[in-house]
Amino acid sequence: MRTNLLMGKDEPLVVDKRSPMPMYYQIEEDLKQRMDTGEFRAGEMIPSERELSEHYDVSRMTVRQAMTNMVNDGYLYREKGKGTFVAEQKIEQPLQGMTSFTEDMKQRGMEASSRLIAFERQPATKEIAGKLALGEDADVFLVQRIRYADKKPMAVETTYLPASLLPELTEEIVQGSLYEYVENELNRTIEKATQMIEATVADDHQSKLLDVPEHSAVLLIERNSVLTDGTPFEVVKSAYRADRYKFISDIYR
Ligand code: 16G
Repeated sequence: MRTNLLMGKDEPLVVDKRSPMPMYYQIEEDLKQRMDTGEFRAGEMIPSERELSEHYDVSRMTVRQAMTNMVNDGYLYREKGKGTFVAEQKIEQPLQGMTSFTEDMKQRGMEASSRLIAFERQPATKEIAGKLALGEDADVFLVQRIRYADKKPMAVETTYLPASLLPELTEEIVQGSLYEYVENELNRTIEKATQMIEATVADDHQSKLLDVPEHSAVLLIERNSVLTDGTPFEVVKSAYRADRYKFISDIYR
């Protein structure tokens, strides 16, 4: 059990009871700061509710509220009968460059891998045909993959690709990098994409694939990508674990 949270008598009180900020919020901020400075590291157990309530001089209910919020936000995780632990830092994904999952992981020194859940050639639905600018009756490949970083599930990606553009696509190809195949085997140039991000919760299927409890927070990302000649080449709907990922963008004024 850690004891360094319990500070000396002359340390200033962390929770200001007269502040308009709720006390649970102040506790969350204090604990997050301790994680940032490395005082609490990933995998370490944090002190018990009783110790924390004594330390912050608040009720156990207030501590519990802070803990629950931090578990829901992915900063902490609970293990039944053991305690509450510090979670891994989230992956920070820049929103500027149009990189592939394989490239993203490589840049971080992590190992990318995939598990193929579905690989089918089928007629495009109206929605997908519209997004891929395909005519009626056109076929698409539906590819569903779990994407792993260092063997941990990060996202479930459901990709729709025009069969006419990638007629020789195989299961083997999509076990690796799709972008590498498009660029190096098909010799096409990927230009840009429109990307949308929405918050939601994992449904039954997603939660099993992502190895999270049902209704955990996930970020739904849809990417519609085109080649330099303007041809749409993929529609990807991905569910990213919100406890493992955060998206960062630089903005200018
Ligand atoms: C990223 C893209 C996805 C693309 C995939 C290709 C997002 C939200 N998604 O995961 O649209 O299909 O990379 O990765 O960024 P690959 O080349 O490793 O198969």
